[in-house]
Amino acid sequence: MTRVLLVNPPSPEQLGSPLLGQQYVAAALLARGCEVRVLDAAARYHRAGAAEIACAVDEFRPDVVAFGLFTRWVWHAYEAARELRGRVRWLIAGGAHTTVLPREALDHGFDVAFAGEAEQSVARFVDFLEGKCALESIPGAHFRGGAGPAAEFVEDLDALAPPLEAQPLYDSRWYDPSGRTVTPGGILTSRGCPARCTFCANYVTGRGFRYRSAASVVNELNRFHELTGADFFPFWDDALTANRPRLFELCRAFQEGIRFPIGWSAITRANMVTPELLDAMKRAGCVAVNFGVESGDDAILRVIKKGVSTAHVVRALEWAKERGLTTACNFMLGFPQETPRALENTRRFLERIAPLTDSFSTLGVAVPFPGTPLYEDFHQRYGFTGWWLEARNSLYREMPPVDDFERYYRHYIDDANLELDFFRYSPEVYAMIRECLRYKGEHNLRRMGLLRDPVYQPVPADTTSHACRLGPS
Ligand code: B12
Ligand code: SF4
Repeated sequence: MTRVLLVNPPSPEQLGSPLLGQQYVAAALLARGCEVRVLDAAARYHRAGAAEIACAVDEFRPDVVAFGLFTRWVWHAYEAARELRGRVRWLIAGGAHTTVLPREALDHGFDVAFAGEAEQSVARFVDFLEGKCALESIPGAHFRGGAGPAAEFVEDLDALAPPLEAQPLYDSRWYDPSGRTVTPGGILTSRGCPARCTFCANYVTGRGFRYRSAASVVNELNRFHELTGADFFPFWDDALTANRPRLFELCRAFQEGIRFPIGWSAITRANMVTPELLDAMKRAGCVAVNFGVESGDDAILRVIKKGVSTAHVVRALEWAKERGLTTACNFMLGFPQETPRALENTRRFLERIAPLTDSFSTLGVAVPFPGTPLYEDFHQRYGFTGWWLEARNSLYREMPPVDDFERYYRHYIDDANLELDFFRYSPEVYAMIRECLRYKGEHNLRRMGLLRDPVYQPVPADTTSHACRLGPS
């Protein structure tokens, strides 16, 4: 039996749940008959470094050690991989970063790098290990001296082994020290998003929208609840509401087939909802919707090809609020085309929608991920080619405890990505980004009851001070 150790490599981020993509891979390997163990070195209560991973390898003695790679923290992953050289026969990689730069993973010591959705290709890799196929026949596989055919998108999502099968590989104490709650990695009812935002790095699931049957989703949710008691599920679909008839059908199936009081959250775009759709989602258990808004300036929204206008956003938030749905709005700040005036429009827009939304996703300074137009069009001009390979770009500040309010406040509104200064911001742009971050952070802290109202005092846009002004608590 092939033994596989799946590693979510160390990262400064503290994850509160297993990674769903890794769970899909783990479930596929279990279904292929492998003995699988998982080490989530980035779990909030189970941090592990290279030495602990090496120790786990020595103890389990797997045939394959498999890392999932994200660009933001890939430096840490490559460091950990270095420690494993000579300890395992096959060191393989996959995930969002590997999909765009498979050769880079090979250059950092991995034997095989898988691009794209990997459920089918890892099962084929086990076939290869058992002598049943050639490595070069596996779609998406890259190795020194060759590659298989291009990665294939999974067309029949219902045929995949459900990630729930992998849940027992994750110790619930890694995410909840009491170990009492089992946190699902999330649910995907569909994959792919037809939009083409210039900053978006979803090359794994791609632009083609594919979706599961309603019966398969209902079955997964009921089984998850029966086995673990979980009753709230984040839906991580890129564009849950992209196909309205199928979402109406899914919502109807939830009402008829879900056997427990379910709550779920969704991510979508403001131009992809209607009042009727939000009604149906609410009836089916949706409690929260996260909208990718990105900017409050319509010209910037056009430049980044968001395909959404500020009017769409206001309308969608009003509809959601009327229906009692909780909303969060995601903004991205500091695109290279942004002027102080565009950012001022965003700040005003934040003020405009503050009464309509429950929270703004915190932080959000634009990061140019490889493969995106935001990276490819600008890395030479601004000199950030291959930024993820430098240790200083992989730093992340841990959230301080809330009772240390000043540090907590600063963490909340100081985005470490702003210090990376990818697009060499002018002092005016820098100051305006800070203002937007501060406005968003204070809105959230106020909603959490941690700031007195009103606290927001705009700083003049021409300020050159980078100092953070702490609001009254
Ligand atoms: C949900 C989500 C999160 C959640 C994850 C919660 C959870 N429990 O899973 C949270 C909030 C934690 C998160 C965090 C981050 N995310 Co995120 N996230 C997503 C999102 C929306 C869905 C992820 C998902 O489930 N995808 C569906 C599955 C099927 O795809 P997948 O995860 O890529 O996994 C497949 C393949 O990659 C591959 N694979 C995955 N792991 C492995 C391992 C091996 C060994 C192999 C062989 C293959 C393999 O097979 C999987 C199955 O097909 C994606 C967008 C997207 N469409 O993927 C962004 C996305 C993955 N996130 C992204 C980013 C940038 C981040 C953050 C860096 C954000 C930040 N802090 O700045 C962090 C980094 C995470 C970390 N490890 O530290 C980017 C990644 C870009 C990149 N090149 O790295 C994406 C693509 C968003 C985007 N549109 O740009 N994220
Ligand atoms: S709407 Fe979201 S998932 Fe779709 S391309 Fe834009 S950022 Fe990516």
